[in-house]
Amino acid sequence: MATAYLSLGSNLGDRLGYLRRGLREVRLLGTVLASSSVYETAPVGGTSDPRPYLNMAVRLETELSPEGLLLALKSVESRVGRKDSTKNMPRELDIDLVLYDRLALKSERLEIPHPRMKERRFVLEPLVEIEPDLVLPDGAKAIDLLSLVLDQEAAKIDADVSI
Ligand code: PH2
Ligand code: MG
Ligand code: MG
Repeated sequence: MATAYLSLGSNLGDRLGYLRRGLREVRLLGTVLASSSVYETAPVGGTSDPRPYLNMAVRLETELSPEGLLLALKSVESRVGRKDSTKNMPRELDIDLVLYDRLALKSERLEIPHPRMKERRFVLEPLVEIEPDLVLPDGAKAIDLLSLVLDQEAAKIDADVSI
């Protein structure tokens, strides 16, 4: 059994609805031990598309391998309604596998920890909410990394997608 941390995001259409449906599907992949609040966040990187995201994090206990989990998450994204899988383009639902136990791996398809998680408040803040003592495989503390990116915009919103 492994513990995986997922980062979910949506910036198109019924954003809360996509997160809700994504979480419902993720529950079929193992046991969801924690899910964070939802944060509205300014888009980071890539495009100049101004549409804000809703982001959240989930801790999942699963029997799936990293590769198996990645495939399952891609399948959830497309079933829930993601139409364009281009990196950094606006999307109905993005589910990134950011951490898997204390594993560090890099293959053609998958890199864990997620290569850009350390610079992203929208990933770190929900993670720290559900796991304040979270430590990355290289020993970095998520809460310390978060303190360096607080200039990025993120605000907790009053919505519950876990029900
Ligand atoms: N995802 C990206 C690129 N930029 N910005 C925010 N705020 N939230 C995201 O989920 C996000 C992003 C690529 O997946
Ligand atoms: Mg992403
Ligand atoms: Mg992705």
